[in-house]
Amino acid sequence: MMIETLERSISQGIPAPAAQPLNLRDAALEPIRSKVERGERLTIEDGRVLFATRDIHSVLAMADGVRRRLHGDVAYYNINRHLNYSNVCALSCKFCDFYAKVGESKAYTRDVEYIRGEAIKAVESGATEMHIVGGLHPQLPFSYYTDMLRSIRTVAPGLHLKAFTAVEIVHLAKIAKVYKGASGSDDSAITARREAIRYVLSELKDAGLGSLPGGGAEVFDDRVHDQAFKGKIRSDVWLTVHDVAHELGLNSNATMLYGHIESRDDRLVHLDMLRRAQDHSLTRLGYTPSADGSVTLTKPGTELPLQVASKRPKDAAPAGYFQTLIPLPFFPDGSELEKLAGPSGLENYRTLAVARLMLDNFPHIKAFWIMQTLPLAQVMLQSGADDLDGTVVWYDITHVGGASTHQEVNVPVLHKAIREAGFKPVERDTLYRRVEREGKKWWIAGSR
Ligand code: V47
Repeated sequence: MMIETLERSISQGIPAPAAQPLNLRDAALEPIRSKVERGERLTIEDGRVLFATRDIHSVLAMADGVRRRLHGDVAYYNINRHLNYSNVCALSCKFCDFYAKVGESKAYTRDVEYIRGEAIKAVESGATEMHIVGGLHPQLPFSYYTDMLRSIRTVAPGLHLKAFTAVEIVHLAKIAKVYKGASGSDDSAITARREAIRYVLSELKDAGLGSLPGGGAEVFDDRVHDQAFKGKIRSDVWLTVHDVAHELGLNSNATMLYGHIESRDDRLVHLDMLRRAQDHSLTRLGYTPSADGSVTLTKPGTELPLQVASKRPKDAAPAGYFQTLIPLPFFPDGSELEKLAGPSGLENYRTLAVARLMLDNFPHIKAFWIMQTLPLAQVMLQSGADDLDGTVVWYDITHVGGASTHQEVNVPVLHKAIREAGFKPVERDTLYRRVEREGKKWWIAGSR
Protein backbone atom coordinates (compact mmCIF):
# COMPACT_ATOMS: atom_id res chain seq x y z
CA MET A 1 0.00 0.00 0.00
CA MET A 2 2.77 2.38 0.97
CA ILE A 3 4.66 1.47 -2.19
CA GLU A 4 1.56 2.14 -4.28
CA THR A 5 1.14 5.54 -2.66
CA LEU A 6 4.79 6.32 -3.31
CA GLU A 7 4.55 5.20 -6.94
CA ARG A 8 1.40 7.29 -7.40
CA SER A 9 2.92 10.41 -5.92
CA ILE A 10 6.03 9.98 -8.06
CA SER A 11 4.02 9.60 -11.23
CA GLN A 12 1.84 12.61 -10.35
CA GLY A 13 4.83 14.66 -9.28
CA ILE A 14 5.85 15.47 -5.70
CA PRO A 15 6.29 19.23 -5.59
CA ALA A 16 9.91 19.98 -4.76
CA PRO A 17 10.21 21.65 -1.35
CA ALA A 18 9.85 25.43 -1.62
CA ALA A 19 13.10 27.37 -1.35
CA GLN A 20 13.95 27.72 2.33
CA PRO A 21 15.93 30.58 3.85
CA LEU A 22 19.49 29.37 3.62
CA ASN A 23 21.37 28.69 6.83
CA LEU A 24 24.88 29.21 5.61
CA ARG A 25 27.46 27.20 7.50
CA ASP A 26 30.36 29.13 5.97
CA ALA A 27 30.40 32.92 6.51
CA ALA A 28 32.57 33.31 3.39
CA LEU A 29 29.45 32.50 1.34
CA GLU A 30 27.45 35.45 2.76
CA PRO A 31 28.55 38.11 0.21
CA ILE A 32 28.04 35.61 -2.60
CA ARG A 33 24.53 34.83 -1.41
CA SER A 34 23.71 38.57 -1.47
CA LYS A 35 25.00 38.93 -5.02
CA VAL A 36 23.10 35.85 -6.17
CA GLU A 37 19.88 37.18 -4.63
CA ARG A 38 20.32 40.50 -6.46
CA GLY A 39 21.24 38.75 -9.72
CA GLU A 40 24.72 40.31 -9.77
CA ARG A 41 27.65 38.80 -11.61
CA LEU A 42 30.03 36.70 -9.51
CA THR A 43 33.79 37.19 -9.84
CA ILE A 44 36.36 34.47 -10.40
CA GLU A 45 37.36 34.99 -6.76
CA ASP A 46 33.73 34.24 -5.76
CA GLY A 47 33.99 31.09 -7.87
CA ARG A 48 37.11 30.06 -5.92
CA VAL A 49 35.16 30.43 -2.66
CA LEU A 50 32.34 28.28 -4.08
CA PHE A 51 34.82 25.58 -5.04
CA ALA A 52 36.72 25.74 -1.73
CA THR A 53 33.87 25.81 0.80
CA ARG A 54 32.99 22.67 2.75
CA ASP A 55 29.38 23.91 2.84
CA ILE A 56 28.57 22.30 -0.48
CA HIS A 57 24.86 22.10 0.34
CA SER A 58 24.61 25.89 0.34
CA VAL A 59 26.36 26.03 -3.04
CA LEU A 60 23.86 23.56 -4.50
CA ALA A 61 20.93 25.41 -2.87
CA MET A 62 22.03 28.78 -4.28
CA ALA A 63 22.33 27.25 -7.76
CA ASP A 64 18.88 25.72 -7.31
CA GLY A 65 17.51 29.18 -6.44
CA VAL A 66 18.90 30.64 -9.68
CA ARG A 67 17.59 27.71 -11.70
CA ARG A 68 14.09 28.17 -10.20
CA ARG A 69 14.16 31.90 -10.85
CA LEU A 70 14.84 31.19 -14.53
CA HIS A 71 12.68 28.08 -15.08
CA GLY A 72 10.40 27.62 -12.08
CA ASP A 73 9.35 24.02 -11.59
CA VAL A 74 9.93 22.96 -15.19
CA ALA A 75 12.64 20.53 -16.33
CA TYR A 76 13.28 19.97 -20.02
CA TYR A 77 14.09 16.95 -22.15
CA ASN A 78 13.89 16.25 -25.86
CA ILE A 79 13.31 13.31 -28.17
CA ASN A 80 16.47 13.08 -30.18
CA ARG A 81 19.00 10.87 -31.92
CA HIS A 82 22.78 11.18 -31.78
CA LEU A 83 24.56 10.18 -34.98
CA ASN A 84 28.32 9.82 -35.44
CA TYR A 85 29.01 9.82 -39.18
CA SER A 86 32.61 8.64 -38.70
CA ASN A 87 35.05 7.98 -35.87
CA VAL A 88 38.07 8.42 -38.15
CA CYS A 89 40.07 11.38 -36.88
CA ALA A 90 43.32 13.03 -37.90
CA LEU A 91 43.88 13.99 -34.23
CA SER A 92 44.83 11.71 -31.32
CA CYS A 93 43.58 13.58 -28.24
CA LYS A 94 44.74 11.94 -25.03
CA PHE A 95 41.34 12.12 -23.31
CA CYS A 96 39.46 10.56 -26.21
CA ASP A 97 38.51 6.89 -26.61
CA PHE A 98 36.33 7.53 -29.67
CA TYR A 99 38.77 8.18 -32.48
CA ALA A 100 40.18 5.60 -34.90
CA LYS A 101 42.75 5.77 -37.68
CA VAL A 102 42.04 4.88 -41.32
CA GLY A 103 42.37 1.10 -41.76
CA GLU A 104 41.91 0.23 -38.07
CA SER A 105 39.30 -2.45 -37.44
CA LYS A 106 37.16 -0.18 -35.25
CA ALA A 107 37.13 2.64 -37.86
CA TYR A 108 33.78 3.39 -39.55
CA THR A 109 32.44 6.01 -41.94
CA ARG A 110 28.73 6.08 -42.73
CA ASP A 111 27.64 6.72 -46.28
CA VAL A 112 24.88 9.15 -47.09
CA GLU A 113 22.44 6.27 -47.73
CA TYR A 114 22.99 4.97 -44.18
CA ILE A 115 22.56 8.44 -42.68
CA ARG A 116 19.37 9.01 -44.65
CA GLY A 117 18.04 5.70 -43.26
CA GLU A 118 18.84 6.85 -39.71
CA ALA A 119 17.00 10.12 -40.34
CA ILE A 120 13.92 8.23 -41.54
CA LYS A 121 14.04 6.04 -38.43
CA ALA A 122 14.40 9.14 -36.27
CA VAL A 123 11.31 10.75 -37.79
CA GLU A 124 9.34 7.50 -37.49
CA SER A 125 10.16 7.43 -33.77
CA GLY A 126 8.91 11.00 -33.28
CA ALA A 127 12.34 12.62 -32.77
CA THR A 128 12.63 16.39 -33.18
CA GLU A 129 16.44 16.59 -33.34
CA MET A 130 19.43 14.82 -34.79
CA HIS A 131 22.76 15.60 -33.12
CA ILE A 132 25.48 14.84 -35.69
CA VAL A 133 29.23 14.88 -35.01
CA GLY A 134 32.30 12.91 -36.06
CA GLY A 135 36.09 12.95 -36.12
CA LEU A 136 38.26 15.09 -38.40
CA HIS A 137 38.21 12.73 -41.36
CA PRO A 138 41.33 13.23 -43.47
CA GLN A 139 39.78 12.14 -46.79
CA LEU A 140 36.10 13.04 -47.03
CA PRO A 141 35.40 16.03 -49.32
CA PHE A 142 33.40 19.09 -48.21
CA SER A 143 30.54 17.95 -50.44
CA TYR A 144 30.07 14.86 -48.19
CA TYR A 145 28.91 17.16 -45.37
CA THR A 146 26.57 19.33 -47.42
CA ASP A 147 25.17 16.24 -49.20
CA MET A 148 24.59 14.61 -45.81
CA LEU A 149 22.54 17.56 -44.53
CA ARG A 150 20.63 17.98 -47.80
CA SER A 151 19.71 14.33 -48.03
CA ILE A 152 18.45 14.31 -44.44
CA ARG A 153 16.45 17.44 -45.11
CA THR A 154 14.82 15.77 -48.12
CA VAL A 155 13.50 12.82 -46.10
CA ALA A 156 13.09 14.61 -42.75
CA PRO A 157 12.35 18.30 -43.33
CA GLY A 158 11.10 18.88 -39.77
CA LEU A 159 14.09 17.30 -38.01
CA HIS A 160 16.38 19.93 -36.47
CA LEU A 161 20.01 19.27 -37.43
CA LYS A 162 22.36 20.23 -34.61
CA ALA A 163 25.66 19.33 -36.17
CA PHE A 164 29.45 19.73 -36.20
CA THR A 165 31.60 21.01 -33.36
CA ALA A 166 33.77 24.10 -33.84
CA VAL A 167 36.87 22.01 -34.57
CA GLU A 168 34.98 20.18 -37.33
CA ILE A 169 33.90 23.53 -38.82
CA VAL A 170 37.54 24.64 -39.02
CA HIS A 171 38.49 21.25 -40.52
CA LEU A 172 35.75 21.72 -43.14
CA ALA A 173 37.12 25.18 -43.95
CA LYS A 174 40.48 23.51 -44.59
CA ILE A 175 39.10 20.77 -46.84
CA ALA A 176 36.91 23.32 -48.65
CA LYS A 177 40.23 25.11 -49.29
CA VAL A 178 39.08 28.44 -47.89
CA TYR A 179 41.39 28.48 -44.84
CA LYS A 180 44.49 29.85 -46.58
CA GLY A 181 46.16 32.60 -44.53
CA ALA A 182 43.68 31.98 -41.69
CA SER A 183 45.94 30.22 -39.16
CA GLY A 184 48.00 33.00 -37.55
CA SER A 185 47.24 35.53 -34.85
CA ASP A 186 47.83 38.75 -36.82
CA ASP A 187 44.91 40.90 -37.94
CA SER A 188 44.86 39.63 -41.52
CA ALA A 189 44.76 35.98 -40.31
CA ILE A 190 41.95 36.80 -37.88
CA THR A 191 39.94 38.41 -40.68
CA ALA A 192 40.66 35.53 -43.07
CA ARG A 193 39.60 33.06 -40.36
CA ARG A 194 36.25 34.74 -39.76
CA GLU A 195 35.59 34.80 -43.51
CA ALA A 196 36.51 31.14 -43.94
CA ILE A 197 34.31 30.12 -41.02
CA ARG A 198 31.48 32.30 -42.30
CA TYR A 199 31.74 30.64 -45.72
CA VAL A 200 31.52 27.12 -44.26
CA LEU A 201 28.71 27.90 -41.83
CA SER A 202 26.70 29.69 -44.54
CA GLU A 203 27.04 26.71 -46.90
CA LEU A 204 26.03 24.30 -44.13
CA LYS A 205 23.12 26.50 -43.08
CA ASP A 206 21.96 26.59 -46.66
CA ALA A 207 22.13 22.76 -46.72
CA GLY A 208 20.01 22.44 -43.56
CA LEU A 209 22.20 23.08 -40.50
CA GLY A 210 19.98 24.31 -37.64
CA SER A 211 22.44 24.94 -34.79
CA LEU A 212 25.88 23.99 -33.43
CA PRO A 213 26.39 21.55 -30.56
CA GLY A 214 28.71 22.50 -27.72
CA GLY A 215 31.42 19.89 -28.19
CA GLY A 216 35.16 20.35 -28.47
CA ALA A 217 35.46 23.31 -26.08
CA GLU A 218 37.18 21.02 -23.52
CA VAL A 219 38.86 23.57 -21.20
CA PHE A 220 40.01 26.94 -22.54
CA ASP A 221 43.52 26.86 -21.16
CA ASP A 222 46.57 26.73 -23.41
CA ARG A 223 48.66 24.62 -20.99
CA VAL A 224 45.94 21.99 -20.66
CA HIS A 225 45.20 22.24 -24.37
CA ASP A 226 48.80 21.53 -25.34
CA GLN A 227 49.06 18.58 -22.96
CA ALA A 228 45.74 16.86 -23.54
CA PHE A 229 44.36 17.92 -26.92
CA LYS A 230 47.18 19.52 -28.89
CA GLY A 231 46.19 19.88 -32.52
CA LYS A 232 42.62 20.85 -31.65
CA ILE A 233 41.68 24.49 -32.13
CA ARG A 234 42.43 26.79 -29.21
CA SER A 235 39.88 28.81 -27.28
CA ASP A 236 40.10 31.91 -29.50
CA VAL A 237 39.21 29.91 -32.61
CA TRP A 238 36.47 27.89 -30.84
CA LEU A 239 34.89 31.15 -29.68
CA THR A 240 35.21 32.69 -33.15
CA VAL A 241 33.31 29.76 -34.72
CA HIS A 242 30.47 30.23 -32.23
CA ASP A 243 30.48 34.02 -32.61
CA VAL A 244 30.21 33.77 -36.40
CA ALA A 245 27.44 31.17 -36.00
CA HIS A 246 25.57 33.62 -33.74
CA GLU A 247 26.13 36.40 -36.28
CA LEU A 248 24.46 34.17 -38.88
CA GLY A 249 21.51 33.59 -36.55
CA LEU A 250 22.47 30.05 -35.54
CA ASN A 251 22.16 29.24 -31.84
CA SER A 252 24.80 27.05 -30.25
CA ASN A 253 25.74 25.26 -27.04
CA ALA A 254 28.97 25.03 -25.05
CA THR A 255 30.62 22.22 -23.12
CA MET A 256 33.27 22.07 -20.40
CA LEU A 257 35.24 18.85 -20.01
CA TYR A 258 36.47 18.65 -16.40
CA GLY A 259 38.08 16.26 -13.97
CA HIS A 260 41.24 15.45 -15.99
CA ILE A 261 44.45 17.50 -15.86
CA GLU A 262 42.82 20.92 -15.50
CA SER A 263 42.53 22.84 -12.24
CA ARG A 264 39.37 24.30 -10.72
CA ASP A 265 40.74 27.73 -11.64
CA ASP A 266 40.95 26.62 -15.27
CA ARG A 267 37.23 25.79 -15.08
CA LEU A 268 36.44 29.24 -13.70
CA VAL A 269 38.41 30.95 -16.45
CA HIS A 270 36.60 28.76 -19.00
CA LEU A 271 33.21 29.84 -17.60
CA ASP A 272 34.27 33.48 -17.51
CA MET A 273 35.37 33.38 -21.16
CA LEU A 274 32.06 31.82 -22.15
CA ARG A 275 29.98 34.43 -20.33
CA ARG A 276 31.98 37.26 -21.89
CA ALA A 277 31.34 35.76 -25.33
CA GLN A 278 27.66 35.51 -24.42
CA ASP A 279 27.62 39.19 -23.28
CA HIS A 280 28.55 40.05 -26.83
CA SER A 281 25.95 37.77 -28.44
CA LEU A 282 23.13 38.91 -26.14
CA THR A 283 23.99 42.55 -26.85
CA ARG A 284 23.68 41.79 -30.56
CA LEU A 285 20.32 40.16 -29.82
CA GLY A 286 19.02 43.39 -28.25
CA TYR A 287 19.87 43.34 -24.51
CA THR A 288 21.36 46.51 -23.06
CA PRO A 289 24.70 45.74 -21.42
CA SER A 290 25.83 47.27 -18.11
CA ALA A 291 28.69 49.77 -18.08
CA ASP A 292 31.22 46.92 -17.88
CA GLY A 293 29.68 45.20 -20.94
CA SER A 294 27.97 42.45 -18.98
CA VAL A 295 24.48 41.16 -19.68
CA THR A 296 22.93 39.00 -16.96
CA LEU A 297 19.72 37.02 -17.16
CA THR A 298 19.50 36.28 -13.44
CA LYS A 299 18.19 39.65 -12.26
CA PRO A 300 14.60 39.00 -11.18
CA GLY A 301 12.15 39.68 -14.01
CA THR A 302 14.66 39.57 -16.89
CA GLU A 303 13.32 38.05 -20.12
CA LEU A 304 15.07 34.99 -21.50
CA PRO A 305 16.72 35.18 -24.98
CA LEU A 306 14.06 32.94 -26.54
CA GLN A 307 11.37 35.51 -25.65
CA VAL A 308 13.53 38.44 -26.75
CA ALA A 309 14.32 36.69 -30.05
CA SER A 310 10.64 35.99 -30.70
CA LYS A 311 9.80 39.71 -30.42
CA ARG A 312 12.49 40.92 -32.84
CA PRO A 313 11.24 42.45 -36.09
CA LYS A 314 11.32 40.02 -39.02
CA ASP A 315 13.86 42.19 -40.87
CA ALA A 316 16.27 42.53 -37.90
CA ALA A 317 19.85 41.31 -38.48
CA PRO A 318 20.26 37.65 -37.49
CA ALA A 319 21.41 37.09 -33.90
CA GLY A 320 22.00 33.73 -32.25
CA TYR A 321 23.30 32.98 -28.76
CA PHE A 322 24.53 30.24 -26.44
CA GLN A 323 21.57 28.26 -25.13
CA THR A 324 23.10 25.87 -22.64
CA LEU A 325 26.29 24.76 -20.97
CA ILE A 326 26.86 21.03 -20.73
CA PRO A 327 29.45 20.20 -18.05
CA LEU A 328 31.08 16.90 -19.13
CA PRO A 329 32.79 14.79 -16.44
CA PHE A 330 35.93 13.15 -17.80
CA PHE A 331 35.81 9.35 -18.23
CA PRO A 332 39.32 7.95 -18.27
CA ASP A 333 38.52 4.41 -19.47
CA GLY A 334 40.16 3.49 -22.74
CA SER A 335 41.86 6.89 -23.14
CA GLU A 336 45.56 7.71 -22.84
CA LEU A 337 44.74 9.37 -19.50
CA GLU A 338 43.40 6.09 -18.12
CA LYS A 339 45.54 6.38 -14.99
CA LEU A 340 43.51 9.40 -13.83
CA ALA A 341 40.51 8.81 -11.57
CA GLY A 342 38.01 11.22 -13.15
CA PRO A 343 35.80 13.50 -11.01
CA SER A 344 33.95 12.25 -7.91
CA GLY A 345 30.19 12.50 -7.48
CA LEU A 346 30.51 15.53 -5.21
CA GLU A 347 32.82 17.24 -7.68
CA ASN A 348 30.23 16.66 -10.40
CA TYR A 349 27.47 18.29 -8.33
CA ARG A 350 29.67 21.16 -7.27
CA THR A 351 30.98 21.88 -10.76
CA LEU A 352 27.49 21.95 -12.21
CA ALA A 353 26.23 24.24 -9.43
CA VAL A 354 29.22 26.58 -9.79
CA ALA A 355 28.59 26.72 -13.54
CA ARG A 356 24.93 27.71 -12.90
CA LEU A 357 26.05 30.44 -10.51
CA MET A 358 28.88 31.83 -12.66
CA LEU A 359 27.10 31.64 -16.02
CA ASP A 360 24.50 34.27 -15.22
CA ASN A 361 23.79 34.83 -18.91
CA PHE A 362 23.31 31.24 -20.09
CA PRO A 363 19.60 30.43 -20.03
CA HIS A 364 20.09 26.68 -19.52
CA ILE A 365 22.43 24.19 -17.84
CA LYS A 366 22.18 20.62 -19.05
CA ALA A 367 22.86 17.51 -16.97
CA PHE A 368 23.71 15.16 -19.86
CA TRP A 369 22.43 11.90 -18.37
CA ILE A 370 24.61 9.72 -20.62
CA MET A 371 27.76 11.04 -18.94
CA GLN A 372 26.38 12.11 -15.56
CA THR A 373 24.19 8.96 -15.25
CA LEU A 374 20.45 9.35 -14.69
CA PRO A 375 20.60 9.06 -10.87
CA LEU A 376 23.15 11.91 -10.58
CA ALA A 377 21.37 13.95 -13.25
CA GLN A 378 18.17 13.77 -11.16
CA VAL A 379 19.90 15.39 -8.19
CA MET A 380 21.47 17.91 -10.56
CA LEU A 381 17.96 19.04 -11.50
CA GLN A 382 17.76 20.16 -7.85
CA SER A 383 21.16 21.87 -7.93
CA GLY A 384 21.29 24.05 -11.03
CA ALA A 385 20.37 21.96 -14.07
CA ASP A 386 17.06 22.41 -15.90
CA ASP A 387 17.57 19.97 -18.78
CA LEU A 388 18.55 16.29 -19.17
CA ASP A 389 19.17 16.13 -22.97
CA GLY A 390 17.09 13.40 -24.55
CA THR A 391 16.29 9.85 -25.50
CA VAL A 392 19.61 9.64 -27.47
CA VAL A 393 19.48 5.92 -28.51
CA TRP A 394 23.00 5.52 -30.00
CA TYR A 395 26.02 7.11 -28.31
CA ASP A 396 29.58 6.22 -29.21
CA ILE A 397 31.82 8.84 -27.56
CA THR A 398 31.70 7.57 -23.97
CA HIS A 399 30.48 4.23 -22.58
CA VAL A 400 30.06 4.94 -18.89
CA GLY A 401 30.17 1.86 -16.66
CA GLY A 402 30.87 -0.35 -19.69
CA ALA A 403 27.65 0.70 -21.49
CA SER A 404 27.32 -0.37 -25.11
CA THR A 405 26.80 2.12 -27.94
CA HIS A 406 23.06 1.55 -27.53
CA GLN A 407 22.30 4.05 -24.76
CA GLU A 408 18.64 4.92 -24.69
CA VAL A 409 16.00 6.03 -22.24
CA ASN A 410 12.37 6.25 -23.18
CA VAL A 411 10.07 9.15 -22.42
CA PRO A 412 8.26 7.53 -19.43
CA VAL A 413 11.65 6.95 -17.77
CA LEU A 414 12.65 10.60 -18.32
CA HIS A 415 9.25 11.76 -17.02
CA LYS A 416 9.57 9.61 -13.93
CA ALA A 417 13.11 10.82 -13.23
CA ILE A 418 12.03 14.46 -13.58
CA ARG A 419 8.85 14.07 -11.50
CA GLU A 420 10.69 12.21 -8.79
CA ALA A 421 13.08 15.17 -8.57
CA GLY A 422 10.06 17.42 -8.02
CA PHE A 423 9.75 19.05 -11.43
CA LYS A 424 7.28 19.10 -14.31
CA PRO A 425 8.67 17.40 -17.41
CA VAL A 426 8.41 19.59 -20.50
CA GLU A 427 9.38 18.36 -23.94
CA ARG A 428 11.37 20.98 -25.85
CA ASP A 429 12.80 21.23 -29.33
CA THR A 430 16.47 22.04 -29.92
CA LEU A 431 15.79 25.77 -29.49
CA TYR A 432 13.98 25.19 -26.16
CA ARG A 433 10.52 25.86 -27.58
CA ARG A 434 7.80 23.76 -25.97
CA VAL A 435 6.71 20.79 -28.02
CA GLU A 436 3.20 19.36 -28.08
CA ARG A 437 2.49 16.01 -29.64
CA GLU A 438 0.00 13.33 -30.47
CA GLY A 439 2.08 10.16 -30.69
CA LYS A 440 4.80 10.64 -33.28
CA LYS A 441 3.24 13.85 -34.66
CA TRP A 442 4.50 16.98 -32.98
CA TRP A 443 4.39 20.76 -33.27
CA ILE A 444 5.69 23.82 -31.44
CA ALA A 445 3.24 24.97 -28.74
CA GLY A 446 1.20 27.93 -29.93
CA SER A 447 2.08 27.42 -33.60
CA ARG A 448 -1.35 26.11 -34.62
O1 V47 B 1 33.60 17.30 -27.39
C1 V47 B 1 35.31 13.02 -25.33
C2 V47 B 1 33.71 14.91 -24.78
C3 V47 B 1 32.20 15.76 -26.20
C4 V47 B 1 35.44 12.10 -23.39
O2 V47 B 1 25.52 20.46 -27.51
C5 V47 B 1 34.52 13.14 -23.31
O3 V47 B 1 23.69 19.67 -26.69
C6 V47 B 1 34.15 12.70 -21.11
O4 V47 B 1 29.71 17.80 -26.88
N1 V47 B 1 35.05 11.70 -21.10
C7 V47 B 1 31.02 15.40 -27.10
N2 V47 B 1 33.88 13.44 -22.20
C8 V47 B 1 29.69 15.52 -26.36
C9 V47 B 1 29.07 16.86 -26.52
C10 V47 B 1 27.62 17.04 -26.22
C11 V47 B 1 26.91 16.05 -25.57
C12 V47 B 1 25.55 16.24 -25.34
C13 V47 B 1 24.89 17.37 -25.76
C14 V47 B 1 25.62 18.36 -26.42
C15 V47 B 1 24.91 19.57 -26.91
C16 V47 B 1 27.00 18.20 -26.65
O5 V47 B 1 32.48 14.65 -25.39
C17 V47 B 1 33.50 16.04 -26.85
C18 V47 B 1 34.44 15.88 -25.68
O6 V47 B 1 34.55 17.07 -24.96
N3 V47 B 1 34.48 13.69 -24.53
N4 V47 B 1 35.90 12.03 -24.65
C19 V47 B 1 35.71 11.37 -22.22
N5 V47 B 1 36.61 10.38 -22.21
